[in-house]
Amino acid sequence: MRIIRFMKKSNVEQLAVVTNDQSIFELTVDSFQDVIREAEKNNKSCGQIIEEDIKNKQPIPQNLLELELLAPVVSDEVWAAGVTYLKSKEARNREAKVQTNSFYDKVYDAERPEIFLKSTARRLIGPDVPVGIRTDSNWQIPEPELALVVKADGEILGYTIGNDMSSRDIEGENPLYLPQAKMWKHSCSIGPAILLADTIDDPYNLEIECRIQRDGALVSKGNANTSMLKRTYNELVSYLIKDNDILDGTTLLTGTCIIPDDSFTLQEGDVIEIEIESIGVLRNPVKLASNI
Ligand code: DO4
Ligand code: MG
Repeated sequence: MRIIRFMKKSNVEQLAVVTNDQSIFELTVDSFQDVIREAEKNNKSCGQIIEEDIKNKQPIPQNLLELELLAPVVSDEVWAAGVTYLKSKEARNREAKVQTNSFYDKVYDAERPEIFLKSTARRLIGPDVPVGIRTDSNWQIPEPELALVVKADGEILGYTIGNDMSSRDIEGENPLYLPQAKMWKHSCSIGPAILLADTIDDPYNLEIECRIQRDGALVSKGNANTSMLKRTYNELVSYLIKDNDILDGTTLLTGTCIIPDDSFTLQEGDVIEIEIESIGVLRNPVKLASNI
C-alpha cells in the first residue's frame, strides 16, 4: 500500500492511496500527518485507517502516470544520516584527499552515526520539480537514498525515496562546510510515494538504481541494495530522536550507496531518476538554483 499526494485539476492537493492492483483511491484526510493523528486517536495502524477510508469508495479513473504527483508528505524537517555505506565513506575520503583515519573512517566505525538537518518544508520538493545545483560548486551529484517517514516518537511508518543533493568540492574542502554542501534552494527531493511499513517484505533488501540522462542519453547509472547498509534503521532513528523533538511525518534519509564516477558533475538540463523497488521512481530535472 503506497500513499501519494497529487494536484487535482481544480488546483487542490489530494492525498490518495495506491493499492497492490495499482488502483488509486482518494483519501478523506488531507495529509499523511492527518492519517497518523487518526491512527493514534483510534488506536489503529495507518494501514487500518486507510483501509476503512476506502472501503466503500471507487478508484479514480486515472493511473499514476497521468497524475501531477507532489511530495507524499510535507515534512517540517528532513534529516539525513551519513557515511552509512562503505561506498559513501570511500568517496568522501577521495574528495577530502585523505587516506587514513579520516573523520569519515571514524564516523563509519563509531557507535554514534552522523545525523544532520537536510531540509525544511520550505526547501523540500517532490517529483518532476527541478532540483537545484549551486553556482559556486564545480562538483555536484545526487545522492539516492532510502528515506524513512517517522512518527514523533520515532516509529517508522513508511519508506520513500530521497535525493540528498550534494556538493562534493565544498564538502571536500572542509567538513565544516557540510551545511553549505548539503542545504540550498531545492536541494532535497522526496517521493513519489510512501510505502507503508507494515506492507513491505524486507526494507533491508531493496534494489536502488540511479540514472542520470543528459540530452536524452544515459550519462551515469549506478545500482545498490539496502542490504549493504552498515546500521539499522531503528539505530539511526534512535539517534535522531535522542533529546530532540521531532514532529509526526519527519523524514530521515538513510545515506547514499551510489556515487557517480569522480569525473561526473551535474549540469543544468540533466534529468535524475532514482528507482527503489516497491516504491517507484523519483524523477527530477536539474536547474541552477539561481534560475529557480
Ligand atoms: O558526511 C557527509 C554526508 C554523508 C552523506 O550524505 C551520505 O553518506 O549519504
Ligand atoms: Mg547523503
